[in-house]
Amino acid sequence: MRMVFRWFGEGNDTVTLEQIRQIPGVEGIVWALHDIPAGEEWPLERIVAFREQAVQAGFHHEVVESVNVHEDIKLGRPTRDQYISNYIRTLEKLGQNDVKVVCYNFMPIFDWLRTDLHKELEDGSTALFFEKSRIEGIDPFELVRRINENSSLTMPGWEPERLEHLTALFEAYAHVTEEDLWENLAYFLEAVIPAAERSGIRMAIHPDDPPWSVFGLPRIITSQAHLRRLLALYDSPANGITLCSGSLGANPNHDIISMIHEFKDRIPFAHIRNVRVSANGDFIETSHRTQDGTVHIAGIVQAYHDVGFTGYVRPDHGRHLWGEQCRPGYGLYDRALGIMYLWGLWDALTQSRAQHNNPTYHVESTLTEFVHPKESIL
Ligand code: DNO
Repeated sequence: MRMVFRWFGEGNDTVTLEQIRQIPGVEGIVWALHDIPAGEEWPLERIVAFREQAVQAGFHHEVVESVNVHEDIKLGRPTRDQYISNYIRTLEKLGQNDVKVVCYNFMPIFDWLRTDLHKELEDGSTALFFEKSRIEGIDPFELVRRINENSSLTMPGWEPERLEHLTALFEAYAHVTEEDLWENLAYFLEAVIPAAERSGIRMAIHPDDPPWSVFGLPRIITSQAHLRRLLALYDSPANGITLCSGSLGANPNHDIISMIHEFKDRIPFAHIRNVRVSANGDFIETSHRTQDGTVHIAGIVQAYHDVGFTGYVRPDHGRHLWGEQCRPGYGLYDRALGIMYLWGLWDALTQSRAQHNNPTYHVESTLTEFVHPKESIL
């Protein structure tokens, strides 16, 4: 697995590239031009500038999350062709600049959804929380307003400009069924996947979060069967999945380990995180450790190891720890702890497999050079 870390950009993140540099085994930054509205073409000079910034800090920039899909594409409106052309031109520029994976989602209007951004856990840390009984009673306008009030940084998926068109969008989606959404996704993929193939990019759809319909809006990337259907829409390695254990894990009936075995060749990007689902269907995000939630993270890492996974992996949402003031779900500390847990599992599996064949095997050191202390005490 190739470890990467999501970063929202200078002035748009409380974590710095220097801090990320000190987390063991992180090779790349997962990025996006968050200020470019969905549907617009990304300017080449901005892509080049980010690439240089990442490389200077010692990272690659091979994974983008996300190039967002304009609502007119999801709605199947006649204007979609223009937005699809813009999308393709963005992919071409990203491909020319060595981007290998583009994550996106096909959720109508809203991206991820929670009722609380800072719910307290037993240990005093806080985390994102979804209270099932409350969600349907919440006015979506109120939710967008509250989410933005609760964070000083713009939340991707919850940009205030979405509020402007919310009523019109809800009216438009009132006539869109799940089957319509499938058709509109197929139309999008027919146009975009050949362009991604030409550009050396693998598209990786993110599952819906949570994986069921909310506010009466259709949602389709919600289960193993639906992921299978998605892959069959366009049979190409460039039509892939961002397998997010947290999004799918919000439904405890999902067998993520079986998904890894079934879709192994079509998962260029994995999000690994844990959630704890209660009997009433509420869920809270927890530490990555298997025992802290209801998602079998150790089994998931083992499945990736078993299939010889060489794709990109990022730890996903973490708790807010030790008083850290950060973007909800995207602090430094818990994601860094998550990475060490994932590496711990991975290295132990590598060690035990290799030792099975060669009893003196040990995991190779990556230390290439000893850095001299600035001031010597001797
Ligand atoms: C939330 C993220 C999602 C994800 C998009 C991908 O934190 O996992 O917002 O980036 O759904 O397009």
